[in-house]
Amino acid sequence: EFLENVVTHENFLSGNYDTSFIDTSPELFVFPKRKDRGTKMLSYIGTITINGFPGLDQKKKPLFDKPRMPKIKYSEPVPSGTKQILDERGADGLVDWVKEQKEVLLTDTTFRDSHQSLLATRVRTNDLVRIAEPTARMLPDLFSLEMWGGATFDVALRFLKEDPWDRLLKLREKAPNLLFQMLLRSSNAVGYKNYPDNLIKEFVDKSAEAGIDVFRIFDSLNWVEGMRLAIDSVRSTGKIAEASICYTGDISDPARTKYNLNYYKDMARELEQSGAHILGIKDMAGLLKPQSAYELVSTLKETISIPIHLHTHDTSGNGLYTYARAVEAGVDIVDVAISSMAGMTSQPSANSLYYSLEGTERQPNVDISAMEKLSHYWEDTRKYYQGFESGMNSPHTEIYEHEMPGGQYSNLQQQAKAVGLGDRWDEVKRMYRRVNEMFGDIVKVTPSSKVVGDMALYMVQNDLTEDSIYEKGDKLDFPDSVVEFFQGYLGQPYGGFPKELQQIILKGREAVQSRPGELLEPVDFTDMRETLYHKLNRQITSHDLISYALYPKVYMEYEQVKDLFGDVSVLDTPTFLYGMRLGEEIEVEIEQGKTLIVKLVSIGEPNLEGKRTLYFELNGQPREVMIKDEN
Ligand code: 3PY
Ligand code: ZN
Repeated sequence: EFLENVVTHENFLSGNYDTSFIDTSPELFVFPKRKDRGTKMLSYIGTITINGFPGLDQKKKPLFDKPRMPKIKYSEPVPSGTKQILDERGADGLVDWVKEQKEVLLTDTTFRDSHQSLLATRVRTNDLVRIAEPTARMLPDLFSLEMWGGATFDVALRFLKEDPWDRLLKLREKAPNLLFQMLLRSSNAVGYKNYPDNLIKEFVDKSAEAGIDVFRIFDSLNWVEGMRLAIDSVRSTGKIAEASICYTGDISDPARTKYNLNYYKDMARELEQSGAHILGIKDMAGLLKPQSAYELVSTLKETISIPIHLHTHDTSGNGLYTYARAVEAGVDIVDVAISSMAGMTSQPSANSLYYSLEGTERQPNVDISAMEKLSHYWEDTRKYYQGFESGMNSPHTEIYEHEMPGGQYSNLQQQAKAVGLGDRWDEVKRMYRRVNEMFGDIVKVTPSSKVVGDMALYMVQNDLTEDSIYEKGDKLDFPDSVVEFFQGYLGQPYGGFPKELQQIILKGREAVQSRPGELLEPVDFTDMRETLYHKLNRQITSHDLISYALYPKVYMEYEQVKDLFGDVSVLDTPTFLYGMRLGEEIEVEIEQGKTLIVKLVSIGEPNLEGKRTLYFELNGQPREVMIKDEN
């Protein structure tokens, strides 16, 4: 009752005082639970054991080896790193430090883009937290650890049923010495559409407070107008704004004049003037060829004075050569992944880059034996997620043709299968390129890449060509994402929209020229807190509030699952994805120092309603749960 009075007080609801302690003190909200946690957990394990995990074909739990862990002396202090430099010298001090280093600096993307691009973003907090402290202790010389943002936020809630903020807070605790880096889609935050300005600002503030140090900010159309708010918001937190150019086209191809060297020079200058601490070159599809990397980086080095951070994907197999040339041209930082999580649609291998630069003064200053040990951990852990592998197992140079981002490839392939186009995948890829041309050659990265993908699927599915779109477009119902794109809801593409096509697609609907975030009604956080409080009947943290504001439906579904099964993030990954084998015994640490021992004893035959009884032992006591067999 007392708590009810506090949270319904108008001061509390208006949020006009500092409530940040709420986010940092989760223990304030530990109340006795009505339903017992053990039963909820057994219901989850039972459900997965009987019906499998959504999206995984394999139902029978494979035997996995326990991931090899590096041996660490935990009693020794954690070596200091770039995080301490930022905390002591501030953002500008950190930038100066970067400029003083002669070695190329490394960002490790294993915790984010690498698994986003190889394993459909499915790596769980549990597997990240376990290796976070060894990583922090063994690789204190990293520039940063990319571990948040992009698709991780959505996937954590939607598929993994875990709280992305929890991941950030837990990792922060384990790696106090490394700069934490996230990918921020400007006005699209970590979503697929533009959000109101005050939500973007709140998201940046709270992310910085919870532990993000470097924000890689990009706009899916390279529209700098759409990036300013994010850059300003990050700057006002005292953290690092890494404003990024998305690399598209091919500067070495004289026929592709739209995105030429001058285009990138102008954009780099504009971003520097907008307050970027670091310039990111985000080569999201891996289109930057080695000689172009040399030309681009050396030209930008002459154009701007802030450090340059290069990101690529190794889809073509040319990633290391691209980095080697960029390093020669003076790039300051590059993105790599631990070797067993590198290559193909992921980033080039950190371990390989180390050896490839041997004998040069720019060889990265990292402990190669540490990277090999971390690679063993990831080699074993990756096996848990084998059902999410894209199936690409050799370099694909056709990336230079279709230009599909690393993170989109497996996704669109799944989407194609889902609409019955699995056997026409090559056609979809060719259509992706044709749609890009039809749209006027646009930057393709989340969410603009999704628009091109949706249109390509739509055209293949309905056997449409460019000509037929112009001929009978007025009778066609285009995908929502395509209509919204042509309405200007993702911002303005460079060179504008192709006018005739825009008219055909919009059918008289209005298109906006101004920044969509400006037109959107601000989020009323006070009102939303109250709504959510009544829906969930519990205290609402500002993290909950932001997750809900970004993804209302996904967030409520996540809450429902939590209500039904409790906190499933505590389960080990094989059990989370495959349930249990008959006779198997597992340990589950449900909170620090509190471990449950679970044994699956037997599974009954389905009753008349198709429900099976599963017999467990929970800490030695018999327990039963009934699960509907959906097979
Ligand atoms: C994302 O936005 O998630 C990306 O990784 C884009 O490349
Ligand atoms: Zn990427």
